[in-house]
Amino acid sequence: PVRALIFDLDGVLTDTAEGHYQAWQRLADELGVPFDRERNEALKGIDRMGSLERILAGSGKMLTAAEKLEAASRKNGYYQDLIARFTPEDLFEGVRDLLLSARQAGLKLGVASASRNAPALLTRLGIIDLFDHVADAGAIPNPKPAPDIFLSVARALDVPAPLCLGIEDSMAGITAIRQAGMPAVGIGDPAILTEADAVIGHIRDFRLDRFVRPA
Ligand code: G16
Ligand code: MG
Repeated sequence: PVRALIFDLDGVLTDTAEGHYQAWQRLADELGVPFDRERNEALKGIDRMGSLERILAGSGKMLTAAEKLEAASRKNGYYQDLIARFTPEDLFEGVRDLLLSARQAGLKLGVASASRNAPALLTRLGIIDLFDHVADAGAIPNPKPAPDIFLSVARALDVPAPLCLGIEDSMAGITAIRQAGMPAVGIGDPAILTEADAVIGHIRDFRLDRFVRPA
C-alpha cells in the first residue's frame, strides 16, 4: 500500500510549466537561437542551467560561463515576473481537496521540484503547510532524470521508496521516479509520458481510491 505521495510542482499543482516555457522562449529569441514548444517538452523538469545548456546545444551559439550565468538569471527574472502575482486561485482545480483528503487518509506528502522558486511559490499558493517535506533543489547533487530528488524526499518522509507514489508532468521526472523505484503517475499525454505506470490528463482526475489501495 502507498504511504506517501510525492508531487512535482510545475505543471502538476499549478500552471507554471507555461511560465517556464514563455520565459525560455523570450530568452531564446533574444539570443537568436531556435526554440519552440516541442523543444520545450524535453526541458520540463530539467534544472535552470541544464535547460540553458540544452537550448544552446546544437544551436551553434557559444556563450562564456559568465554569459551563461547572466542568461540563466535573465530567464529567471522573466519567470519570476510571470509568477509574482500567483495566489491560491492559481492552484489547479482539485489540488487543495486532494492534499487535504490525502492527509486525512494518513498519507505523508512531499514535493520534489527542480525549481529553486518552489518554496516561495508554494507559500504564495497557500499550500506549503500541507506538506511534510519540500525538497531543497539547490542541495540535490544530481538533477532529474536522476532519482536523487525523489529519494531524498522519501528519506525525509521516512517512507521506503516503493511505498511512495510519484506524480509528474515531465519525461525527465517520470524517469527519475522510476529510477527511484517508485510507481509513477503521469499528468499529461500518454504518448509522451510512456514510462509512467498510469497517465491522467489533469490532476483533478487523480482519484485517491484508484492509486492508493487501503492498507
Ligand atoms: C521545474 C520546471 C523546469 C525548470 C526547473 C528549474 O521543475 O519544470 O522547467 O527549469 O523547475 O526551475 P527554476 O529555474 O525555478 O529553479 P519541476 O521539477 O517543478 O517540474
Ligand atoms: Mg513539472
